[in-house]
Amino acid sequence: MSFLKVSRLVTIERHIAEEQQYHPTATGEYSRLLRDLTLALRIIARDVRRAGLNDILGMTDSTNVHGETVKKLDEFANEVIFRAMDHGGHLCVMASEESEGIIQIPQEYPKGKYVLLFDPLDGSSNIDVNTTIGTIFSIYRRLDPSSIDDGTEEDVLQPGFKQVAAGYACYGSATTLVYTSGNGVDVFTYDQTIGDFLLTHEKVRMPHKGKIYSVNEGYYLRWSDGLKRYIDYLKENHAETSRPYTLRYIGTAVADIHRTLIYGGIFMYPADSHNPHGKLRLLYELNPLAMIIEQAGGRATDGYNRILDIIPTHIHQRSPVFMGSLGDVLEVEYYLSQK
Ligand code: AHM
Ligand code: MG
Repeated sequence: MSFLKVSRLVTIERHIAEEQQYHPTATGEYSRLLRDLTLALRIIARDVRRAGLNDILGMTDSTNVHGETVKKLDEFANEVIFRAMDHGGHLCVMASEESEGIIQIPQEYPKGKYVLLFDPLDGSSNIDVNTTIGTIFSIYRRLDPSSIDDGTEEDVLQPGFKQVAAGYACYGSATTLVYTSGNGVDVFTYDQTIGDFLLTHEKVRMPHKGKIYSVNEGYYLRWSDGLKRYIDYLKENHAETSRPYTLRYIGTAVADIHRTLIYGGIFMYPADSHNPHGKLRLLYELNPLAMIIEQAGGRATDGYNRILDIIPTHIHQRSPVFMGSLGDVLEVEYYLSQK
């Protein structure tokens, strides 16, 4: 019996090169973009592992554009991705959860045909307590492929269904890289002894229904009646439908989604009476995570509309979200539709 869930030993670089064979017009620009991005992820993974040693933990004095206190490691990760991606000639513009406006490519470097959006360190409130954090990324083509000028805010404000690729790195007990370019979801695990990501799960498929729900239930009293009824329903005793469900909530979207991807179930960050748009950001968190969940056979909505169909109007826009196993998300949508 083999303990490997794949039949071949394949690095992320090799995997992307193989995928490019199916695109005869590919110039290699995209492969080089991914190579630079995985370099940034390897550097962040290294520093996440050394965080306490580097005395890098702790608050900075500044707050980010959302009014939250920025941790040093967030700033570091933001900077690493920018420095890895600004000079390669693949990108025309970037945007990050930690930066107020769009991020232009410095004047001295050529502009390419892709757009990169990222959350450099998701779950940053978990940094100081040694709990899983992650990096999320999303790649689009620029709107005018023939342009060699700076990218614009319009290039950044594209709906999620236009993503060319999306992924996340999850810095947990191992570092995993979950990636899709619209041809299923593959999981790579970082081997620090060889400094590379190796394919460990090929074409992941989510269970149609799970047994786990994931939500910050501390806000229960602020929720709509429909949502309260759904959560109450999940807690009832009914063995045939695996109820009561188990509750798991890490408070890092990447980690909660990673578990949901592998085990099934539902992850929610709903609207509530204090936060009518929820908390999570459409461009840096929800679109890439939704693309991965859909590519694995799951569903991702704001309770009513598909996340990937939402037309963004602001780069830091938030949205409520319900994502995970198809059967579970359809069920919450039913409860939300009942007045
Ligand atoms: P961050 O990107 O600033 O770390 O914030 C996003 C995080 C998500 O990873 C997580 O799902 C959510 O915030 C948790 O929020 P809450 O503490 O309100 O449950
Ligand atoms: Mg985040």
